[in-house]
Amino acid sequence: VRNKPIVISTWDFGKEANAGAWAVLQQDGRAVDAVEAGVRIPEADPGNQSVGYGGRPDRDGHVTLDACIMDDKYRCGSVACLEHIKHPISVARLVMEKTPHVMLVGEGALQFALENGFKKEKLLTAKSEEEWKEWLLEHKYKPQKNIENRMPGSKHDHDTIGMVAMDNHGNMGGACTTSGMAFKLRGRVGDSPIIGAGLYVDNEVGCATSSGVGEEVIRIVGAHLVVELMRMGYHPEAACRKAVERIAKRNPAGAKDLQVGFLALNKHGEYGAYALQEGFSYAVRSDKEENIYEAKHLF
Ligand code: SD4
Repeated sequence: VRNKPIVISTWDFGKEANAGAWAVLQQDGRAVDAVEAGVRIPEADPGNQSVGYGGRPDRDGHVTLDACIMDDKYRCGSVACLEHIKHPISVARLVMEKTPHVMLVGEGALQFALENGFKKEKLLTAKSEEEWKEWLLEHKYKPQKNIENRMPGSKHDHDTIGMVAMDNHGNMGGACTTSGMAFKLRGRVGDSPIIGAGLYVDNEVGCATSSGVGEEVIRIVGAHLVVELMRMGYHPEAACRKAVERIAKRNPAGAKDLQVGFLALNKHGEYGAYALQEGFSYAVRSDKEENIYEAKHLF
């Protein structure tokens, strides 16, 4: 028997995001609609400084957003380095549905959003601006790889939201959205909008998403790797663990000091996660439960 519908997402605040997705799933809605609705919640929340409105800026003070979405028919859409738009996930969805392309970036992505009725907004909040200015003083414009692990008062190591779901019909969908690494170089794009790295959905097998230092995830094409491992028969947690081990193997010196977590769901509604370091949590919502779990970790 399949455990459906079900939605899972990264970090503790995934709980509120899941509630948005659950409202859609409960009404027999599609997984792709559920994950879009779900991740729009942290995108609009200025308290989440790694996603959408209120996200931490790049080293020049610009908030640049990355997001992607994938449905049950291998259709996908993505935007990267998009500025001034509060809900990049919905722009990614339109790229998927209204264009012959998968990915739009920067100015072109903004132009497309504006043409489609999205509003230009200021996304940099006073709090994120203040943190950026403090960072500038101390770090003199030199981007760091793992800054979010060290943000003072930060509850999580990172805050990107990756969400995957299976609906009542047994179809899957996923979404991932972020403002990327804090104080990154201008133009830097992480794993989150890269189909196969930050997110992958294969309706035959399952879906996976990631959070953490995106460069490490891109290097191993993480989410796709996790899905392929599930295809080979690995349980979602074991598949996530294998991917995390791959990162550690490819970059043994760096991996000890940075965070990456994977989260996966298979067609039976089984789920699991695994991270490099302690502290990667994820939220689950189904008919049977509404829980937050701590992922196991390698170090
Ligand atoms: C990135 N994976 O841009 C994202 C960062 C992240 O919480 O997860 N931040 O590399």
